[in-house]
Amino acid sequence: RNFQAGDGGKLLKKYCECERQCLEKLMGDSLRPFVPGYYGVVRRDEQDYNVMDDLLADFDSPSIMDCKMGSRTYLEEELVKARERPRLRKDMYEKMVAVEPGAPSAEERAQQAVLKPRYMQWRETLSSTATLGFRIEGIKKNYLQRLEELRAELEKSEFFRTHEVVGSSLLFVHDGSERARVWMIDFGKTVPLPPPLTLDHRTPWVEGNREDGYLWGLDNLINILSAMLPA
Ligand code: 4IP
Ligand code: MN
Repeated sequence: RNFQAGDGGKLLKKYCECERQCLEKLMGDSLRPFVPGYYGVVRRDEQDYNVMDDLLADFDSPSIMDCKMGSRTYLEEELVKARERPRLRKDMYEKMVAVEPGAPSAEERAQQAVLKPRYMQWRETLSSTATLGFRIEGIKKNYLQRLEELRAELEKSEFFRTHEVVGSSLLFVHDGSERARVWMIDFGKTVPLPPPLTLDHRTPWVEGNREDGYLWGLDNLINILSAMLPA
């Protein structure tokens, strides 16, 4: 299990070193109001967990939407690994044929397996990740103002400029009251860039430039939600 309930509105998420470092740095960044509060690491039954705010704790039967952001959902190092030490993924082959039986190539069919980047790229083109720079992994609703505030902060954030943000989601939460919030979550593949490299998060990705398409996706998401609202 990846999550456990903690005490006092806290959530325990299975430990990830990369995520710990991101959350620690984010506690001192201008993005802090947009991320769950972070409270360090605890160990339970031989397993470490990152402790963070349970974002749903203050809501009464909340509705949520999870948007995976960016035009790329795997790290560049996955490409390098797949080239140097190709690992055949039968599980990913199974997930692929369950959705699109014709998707595997003759070679992939023969080995009943695919490489991870191949699977991840297939998922990207199957969803709006490839065409819009985000995909909805959960349900929907609109949160336009909070998204515009977030974009303004992202454009100013030192953390954001200096990190490659891959596989991270925006979590949308609202309930029957006026409260509707958006948080950035999932930093397991958000990695610091070697200085002085920075990203604008809008330039298209080509291998080596580390761009992730995060702000390109957020622009598209804001534009789509704006178009859905009465003027
Ligand atoms: C999953 O595919 C997600 O892409 C995961 O990404 C990824 O984990 C998994 O790779 C992959 O199997 P589906 O969502 O189509 O099932 P995320 O964690 O961003 O949701 P990684 O390890 O890339 O984070 P494997 O290699 O963990 O199976
Ligand atoms: Mn992950």
